[in-house]
Amino acid sequence: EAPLLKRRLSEGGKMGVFWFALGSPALVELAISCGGDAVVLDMQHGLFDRRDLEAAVGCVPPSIPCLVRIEDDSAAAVSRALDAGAEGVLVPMVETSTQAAAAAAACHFPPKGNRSGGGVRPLADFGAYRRAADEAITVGVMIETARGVANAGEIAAAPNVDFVFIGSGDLALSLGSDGAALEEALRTVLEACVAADKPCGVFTVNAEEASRRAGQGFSITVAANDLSAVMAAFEASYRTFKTG
Ligand code: 3PY
Ligand code: MG
Repeated sequence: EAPLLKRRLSEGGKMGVFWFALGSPALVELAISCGGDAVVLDMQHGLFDRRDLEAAVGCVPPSIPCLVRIEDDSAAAVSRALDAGAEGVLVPMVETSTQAAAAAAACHFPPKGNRSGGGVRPLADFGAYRRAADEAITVGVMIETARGVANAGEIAAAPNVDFVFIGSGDLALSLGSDGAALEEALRTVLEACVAADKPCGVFTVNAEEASRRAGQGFSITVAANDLSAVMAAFEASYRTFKTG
């Protein structure tokens, strides 16, 4: 049987993930008791340090895939995430197939790749971990620049890339547009992924946008993120207090 995240992706279901930036393992544990098809822990822009990350990954039950959006495309960033026990990574700012293939190679042990063995959770039973890892570890590469969009076909088809995830916020910055040009770029990347037979996800800012994007064919969207959820709850409560 295929590992969890790969199985979900291959079944073609639409995943609404919970995205965490605030760096709180407790918040991860509370939030996923409410649902969520997968968890993303953001090490690029979020507040997780290495110990928070280890604790947060430990809060995610085996029935929920846990991904880490890593700091950059380095082998060191890949190691930190996978050694903590994450099932997969999201690699930010990928612009070429060479970069995508190198990041994917860093996620797999030799001979499939060049990942270094270690980490507290893996070393608890390294033989078993190593046997499962190369099949289980799932590599998502983020397209979030105009250059990445131009190279979307070759990035999606790069060896050991399992899915593409569009960073819609950075892509809007790169294109200088959050309107028609962004929509066209999203379509271009989605079509390139369909042609390469790879799932395509997109960062979304709220649940309405997430389900709309799922309806357009995106496999992974962000159903909720901790920053917006906490802000919305505080705002609503204080409004209720003020208005009685
Ligand atoms: C983006 O939208 O640019 C992301 O990286 C998601 O946070
Ligand atoms: Mg980004």
